[in-house]
Amino acid sequence: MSGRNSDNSKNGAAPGDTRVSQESKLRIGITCYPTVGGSGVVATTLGIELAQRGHEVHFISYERPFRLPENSSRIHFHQVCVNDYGLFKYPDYTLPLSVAMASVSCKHNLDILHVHYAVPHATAALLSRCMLPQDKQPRIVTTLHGTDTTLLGADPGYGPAIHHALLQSDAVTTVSSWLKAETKRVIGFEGPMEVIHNFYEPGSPSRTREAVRKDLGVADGEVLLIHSSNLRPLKRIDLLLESVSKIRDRNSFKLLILAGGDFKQFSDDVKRLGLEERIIVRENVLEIEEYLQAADLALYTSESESFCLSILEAMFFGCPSVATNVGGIPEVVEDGLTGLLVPSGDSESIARALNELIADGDRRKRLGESARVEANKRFSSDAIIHRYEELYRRLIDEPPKVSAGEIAGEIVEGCR
Ligand code: GMT
Repeated sequence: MSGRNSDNSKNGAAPGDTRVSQESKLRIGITCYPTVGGSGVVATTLGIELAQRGHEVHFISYERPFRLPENSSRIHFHQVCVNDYGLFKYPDYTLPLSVAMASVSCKHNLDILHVHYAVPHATAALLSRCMLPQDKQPRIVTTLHGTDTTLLGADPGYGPAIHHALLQSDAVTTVSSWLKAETKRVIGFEGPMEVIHNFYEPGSPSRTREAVRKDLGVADGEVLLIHSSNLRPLKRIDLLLESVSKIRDRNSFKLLILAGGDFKQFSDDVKRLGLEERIIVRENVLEIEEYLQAADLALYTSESESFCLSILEAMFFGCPSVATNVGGIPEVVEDGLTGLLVPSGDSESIARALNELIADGDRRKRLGESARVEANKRFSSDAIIHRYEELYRRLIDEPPKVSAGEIAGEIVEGCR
């Protein structure tokens, strides 16, 4: 395991070194949302892993992605400057992003521009391609992550633009088979889509499990449940709290919520359900590994989820989950082997599954061990990154999908 905090574990010429040679090195631009959220985490980890394999990676976004280490070799960050002109009611990001993409592509000879989350990144990438002369145009890869299809794809104000961006991308990938099917159904996109599941590369916790549990106030014998998300409505935190309130023995557990949003909105629910003594909240945590290693069981009650990266993160630390049987979750959790899947929206079934696994520590540990094995086998960076590398190389060997006119070269300063 290379660990995302170390940049050099694959840099030596030791046996098993996976670094590419200078000639086969690719220059890859990555655009993602830089804030807390699965799509940004996946994109950032992908960039770090590609750099560790010897590729040159350029992140282009309005902020430095929060998990992107400073001073990593072969990783560069280009900030997009967004102006707030008084003449616009709403500031525009798409156009300055497209110009930044074009100028970084041109200056650094990008082979690939890989955008994560279609809106507005894929459209900005197409626009940037039109600004470049043919021999400077990178291949565009669009990775769909979830609500870019399920929410925005169904919105008549966005759907046609997303459809257009997918048609014009050189390749489209989705993070689950379920999302691929949804993209066909919701957007009507019939072009090729490659399913490349999400992956995770755990860092090493800096404190012991015991120290973290002590710090959180988890007593001996208490089972520590964990939930980590941005708390948006589709995560169904109301259902999560209601389910937890139905756990038979109130003193048997604590629930740790790693909140990527403001948890205060649920204070009344917590009080009404009498959960004040049971819930621990930590907001905007960066060192999630510390908490994942301390947890015994993960809990996810989402009504829709294309993959649910947080479940995978927990699996790497031998933590099984109770999760709703929705979207791409069954591609991550195998019911009865690495966790328990429960019907969506059903707090009685969720509480029953929690009661079972709280009471039966041996079964919980067995599920957790299988979760760790499956995560390493199917969703490690070694299992997934080569799929992206192969896709990039295939695209470079193929003719570009769409080429802009010859006059385009005049548009970006210094590009001819
Ligand atoms: O699509 C979103 O709502 C945002 C996105 C994010 O940035 O967190 O979440 C999606 O992408 C993640 C990474 O691929 C997946 O793990 C999440 O399941 C997915 N969210 C939804 O489908 C709701």
